[in-house]
Amino acid sequence: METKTNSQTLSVGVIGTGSMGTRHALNLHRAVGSARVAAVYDLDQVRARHVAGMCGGALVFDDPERLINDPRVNAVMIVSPDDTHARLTLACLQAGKPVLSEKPLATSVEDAVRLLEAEVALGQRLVSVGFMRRFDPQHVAVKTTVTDGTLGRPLLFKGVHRNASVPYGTTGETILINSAGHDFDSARWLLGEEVHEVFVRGLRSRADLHPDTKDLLLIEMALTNDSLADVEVYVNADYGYEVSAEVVCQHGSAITTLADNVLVRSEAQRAHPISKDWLARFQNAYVLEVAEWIESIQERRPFRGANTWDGYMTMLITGSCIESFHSCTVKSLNVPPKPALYQ
Ligand code: ISE
Repeated sequence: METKTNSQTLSVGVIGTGSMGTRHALNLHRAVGSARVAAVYDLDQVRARHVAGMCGGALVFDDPERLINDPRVNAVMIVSPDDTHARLTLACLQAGKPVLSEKPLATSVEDAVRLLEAEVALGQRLVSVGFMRRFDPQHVAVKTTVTDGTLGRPLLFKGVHRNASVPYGTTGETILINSAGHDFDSARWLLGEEVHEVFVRGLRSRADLHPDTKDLLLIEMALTNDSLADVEVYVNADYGYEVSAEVVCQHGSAITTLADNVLVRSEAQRAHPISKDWLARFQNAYVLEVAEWIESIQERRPFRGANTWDGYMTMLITGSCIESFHSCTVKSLNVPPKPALYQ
């Protein structure tokens, strides 16, 4: 049953209905009055039908490209596995439809270049990338503080990124592509500079992990305007999910505060609860992100979050980090000039 339809309502197709895709579909369905989930696709058709039902009876597709090209779909969210993002985003560009791709935009530098070139050739910004921290109120407060200039020039980004656990055998490359990409984006966004050099070192945190696993990574980056970044990504932290971002400036520093707003006093302790995963920690950010994306399409203006250039730069940094991780050497990036489309 359709719940919200009028001539202004944007019909969105959601590709991928795993936990993240379901969350995006429900956020769109429940929190964005001017759009509706019109279509869904998932390789698991039972799961797709279930989510379609929860979203008021969306159409269920058995092929993602058919969903993208269907005239009843105005815009697309890509929330399928990481290695499908680039191909499906390119299909959206070819169909001339706005697309919000979950991060990473691509899983290889070559694919990221292809997307950047395709969008530049089109001369129109259709691609948005789901770096949701840019909408998280705590991160936005740090950004606002740093950009208002009272703390002086930003010098150093310090990031902490901890997952409770990841599947056995998760590789350093996967951690760099799937998790650390957020921190690369945060460093660039909060410092307002581009990364030009990286160095990565890792360790295995416990003997019962796969022998080749390195699940705690330390990443150092040099950015333009003589600024630096240092990031810990630890994906088997066990106790919960936590992200923090600090920017050290010439006359002070700004750091994200506790996101879980309650202080609990119990059993002779004062404690703040910690989220179990990113879906809980960043729920507000996901809603703000999808609402802004819809508004940007309806107002025919660029999305205020990350664009193809940001997705491309993240993959360029990730590629150099993978090389550094394997060779244990410092890697320099070859950053091309930013195309006028993204200025
Ligand atoms: C996951 O895919 C996310 O996007 C989360 O935000 C991130 O913190 C986590 O490490 C990733 O695995």
